[in-house]
Amino acid sequence: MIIKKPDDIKTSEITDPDLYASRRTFMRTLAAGSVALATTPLIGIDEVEASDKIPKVHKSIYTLKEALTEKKFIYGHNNFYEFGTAKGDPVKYAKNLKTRPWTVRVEGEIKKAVSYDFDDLIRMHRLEERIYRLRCVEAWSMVIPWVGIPLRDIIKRLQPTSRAKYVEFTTLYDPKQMPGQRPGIFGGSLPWPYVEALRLDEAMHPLTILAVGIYGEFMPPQNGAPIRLVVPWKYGFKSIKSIVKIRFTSTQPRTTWNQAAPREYGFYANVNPDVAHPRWSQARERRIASGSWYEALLRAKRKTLPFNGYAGQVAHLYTRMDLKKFF
Ligand SMILES: Nc1nc2c(c(=O)[nH]1)N[C@H]1C(S)=C(S)[C@@H](COP(=O)(O)O)O[C@H]1N2
Ligand SMILES: [Mo]
Repeated sequence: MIIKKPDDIKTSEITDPDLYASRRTFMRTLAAGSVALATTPLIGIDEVEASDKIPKVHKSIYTLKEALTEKKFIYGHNNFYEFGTAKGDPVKYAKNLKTRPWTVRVEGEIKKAVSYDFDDLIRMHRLEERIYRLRCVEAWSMVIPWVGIPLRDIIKRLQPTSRAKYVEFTTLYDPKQMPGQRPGIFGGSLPWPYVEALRLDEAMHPLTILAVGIYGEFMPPQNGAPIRLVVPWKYGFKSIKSIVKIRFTSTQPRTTWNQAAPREYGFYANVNPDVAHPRWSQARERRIASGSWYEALLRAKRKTLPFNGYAGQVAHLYTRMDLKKFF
């Protein structure tokens, strides 16, 4: 096998359909509880689609009763700068992201550092389906049926020390797989790896989940496979994708977007119609839901709700803070 420098890998190789099919086959094998991976023949993508279902998902009380956004929008309109800065890039270039085996390292201010295999992490915890809004800084929103693990369930097992005040998350750094991380015209958009963080009380809030799927199926790569954060009352950029490390800290971590453009992206990033992004208002949003792309773009904007509609559940976390200063 010839190992190429990352810059020499062409787009046609990144989207190799055989690799894509083998990933899907692996998911199917996993769902069926079989380990006969090597002997499983490649089969058509359509054939495996339905059996990517995640087993044993519980309904949750933390869920919206709102019309769901269609799959084509959730899977085709993404922000995942590791795979390019255009909304249509991740679905094209993330296809072959290798998500098994996948290890999540947990360290810092906890009783004992631990590395979880992703599949073990799933087996150890209760998986729930939760319909949440996702509100992006670019003023669009979607309603997505996530499947995830309440983050508090994971944290409780880890026994944070009394010094733990924040939780930091880091995305995979792998320029070979992630063209956006390579220097040059396609990359160079952000300092890598992508890092995000929450205060410990935000991380422990029952609404905060580590999502592993959407629509009952394992997470598509462009949405942050195999495991990503979802914090429904914050702007989308807090919900970091493809996590490989979780670190408990005593001081506020440096986060990627805050570092790249501190005037535009605060550490808290709570959805707030009263605090404008320096280049546009955050008072209204466009719901991307159903119908054609054209219809989605023409649809009238709606009012953005404080804390993305979750004020009743989370406003108490910020009572003594000036949210215009800590945006
Ligand atoms: N690692 C990583 N995580 C990320 C991003 C990114 O570029 N890299 N983009 C964020 C932004 S800005 C948004 S709006 C959401 C989008 O999630 P979705 O594509 O699943 O809708 O992912 C967030 N998580
Ligand atoms: Mo975003």
